[in-house]
Amino acid sequence: MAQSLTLTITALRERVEAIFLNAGLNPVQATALTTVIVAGERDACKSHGIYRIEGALRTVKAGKVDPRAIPELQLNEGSAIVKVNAKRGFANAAFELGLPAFAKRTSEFGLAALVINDCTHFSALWPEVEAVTKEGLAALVMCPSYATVAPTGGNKPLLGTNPFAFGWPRKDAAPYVFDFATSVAARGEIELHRRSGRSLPQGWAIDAEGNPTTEPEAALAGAMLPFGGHKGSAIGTMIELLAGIMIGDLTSPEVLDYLGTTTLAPFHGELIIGMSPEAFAAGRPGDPFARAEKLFDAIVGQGARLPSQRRFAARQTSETQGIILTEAEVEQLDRLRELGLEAVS
Ligand code: NDP
Ligand code: PYC
Repeated sequence: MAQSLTLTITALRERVEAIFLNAGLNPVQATALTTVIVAGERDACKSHGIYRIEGALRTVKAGKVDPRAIPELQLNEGSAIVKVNAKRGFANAAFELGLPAFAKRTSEFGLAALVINDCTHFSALWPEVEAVTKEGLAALVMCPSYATVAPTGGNKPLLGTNPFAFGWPRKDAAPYVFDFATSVAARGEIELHRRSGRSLPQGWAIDAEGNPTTEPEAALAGAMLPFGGHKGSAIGTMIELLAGIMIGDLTSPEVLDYLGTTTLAPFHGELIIGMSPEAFAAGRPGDPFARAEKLFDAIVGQGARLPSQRRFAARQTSETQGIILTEAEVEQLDRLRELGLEAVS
């Protein structure tokens, strides 16, 4: 019987990567997936940590993602739009491939975009936002998902949980980063509530008849609600337009039609917009980075916390004390490593 275990980040990486390699992913895909999943556990973001491995493997087994894909960079000279075709692999490997050229163009032009097409995407967006801020750039990242959210005033799933993230680089501190679903909560949170037998908070979801529910099962069969009423509904719609229709990729209802289920990871595109604060502020008074620090100080000075502060604190704890996994989680990792795709239905 496996015991609960404290693992170093490196040790967890080795376990997760072994699962993906044993399941037939090539090293490009396995390494990129391992990086984001381990980052999720390390930063105490359980809804996008090791719990996502099973879904990724299910998607491989269903033939809806190519585990051996090699993403392809498409550069047009003089264009601020850098494209990567994920070749039906996971988005994470495509992002890693596109980042250097995208960062270079953003610095050159002051503003550039990285478009990822034909990818499977299940991860949190903050690893990508943080990678862009490391280049001294600000970033907006967004993607659709699959239809699970009713637009405000509606009663059936149509929009995705469509994550939206922003990052601002800081010279002597961790970047300012927020990253959230445009639904009240990520769907992963509903699934985690279901698994642990907890009710949902009021206002997260409606059942299949359109009535408010706090039952995870009923919510999964019904629809989630956008955050902030009509405001979240409009931002979720904007993401369908910009990161679905505008980049020639699938919208959330089209993703659900294509997959036929929400038990697999969604297949669509992703849009990353990079901005150089120095280029935008050129010729105007003040250093944008110093001015940003004043704003952050004022926020914290009121007793508020910056987004990602909890995550960065969790990261520090993991780096010094390791990552604690429950007995059930350790057993599941062992099972997935041993059985590979046989472990998932
Ligand atoms: P949360 O509501 O947990 O957090 C949203 C953001 O708000 C985080 O940056 C968080 O920082 C910050 N925050 C939370 N509380 C406070 C506070 N009191 N003061 C200041 N900031 C605060 O996120 P969601 O559940 O909506 O989303 C979780 C993840 O799911 C995201 O990473 C998202 O990318 C991912 N997701 C991915 C999808 C996909 O299709 N790939 C779809 C939907 C979601 P902190 O972390 O420090 O608490
Ligand atoms: O948690 O809402 C979610 C989600 C959907 C796809 C990946 N994550």
